[in-house]
Amino acid sequence: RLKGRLMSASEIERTLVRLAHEIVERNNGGTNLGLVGIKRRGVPLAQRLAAHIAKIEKHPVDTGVLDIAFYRDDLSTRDIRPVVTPGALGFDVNGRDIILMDDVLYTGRTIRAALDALFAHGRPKSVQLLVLIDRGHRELPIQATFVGRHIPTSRREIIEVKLNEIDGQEEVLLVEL
Ligand code: 3GP
Ligand code: 5GP
Ligand code: MG
Repeated sequence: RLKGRLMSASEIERTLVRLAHEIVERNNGGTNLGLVGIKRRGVPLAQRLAAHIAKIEKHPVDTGVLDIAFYRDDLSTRDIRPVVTPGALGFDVNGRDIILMDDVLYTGRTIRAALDALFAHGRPKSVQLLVLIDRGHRELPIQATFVGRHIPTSRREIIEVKLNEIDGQEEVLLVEL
């Protein structure tokens, strides 16, 4: 059941431009940055932010991809071993200032698993977290460095993030099961 529209396409775009400025401000122009998107919707977010930063600072920005499906700790308790695929991330993370990106931050378990997966690829100099939406309900001591919108939710609600690259439409909706 649709409860409301949280962001339009133009609001998403303005938020990403603002976040790009915050990232370069906090990272001295961002020449040592590498942006890593968590599949699936973190990936277009990383690509768009890299393009914004490249335009603002006039230097290219590396982007990479993490698929954390095999790293969720709720899966590993069922004894599924994480499969590390070296080189598959997209660039060398050693010594880099990494910005992990996901669409929605909820319990924090995906990010905990993503950090494991990231460090299996090397030793970043630092790791910062960016999410488009923080919906609350953390179960781990994890917080985002950069947040598009804080949306307090109930556990029965779901934030539907639709991005052109994946969904063919662009908006953020609040839905109740
Ligand atoms: P995404 O990462 O491509 O956005 O987690 C798998 C997918 O299910 C996610 O895709 C996410 O959008 C969607 N999803 C929607 N609601 C939830 C939720 O409450 N929990 C989880 N884990 N995923 C959700
Ligand atoms: P966590 O691991 O923090 O509980 O959940 C984060 C992951 O689950 C994100 O990758 C996100 O895609 C997904 N997720 C959790 N809640 C929601 C939600 O309400 N909407 C969307 N789109 N994804 C969610
Ligand atoms: Mg996600």
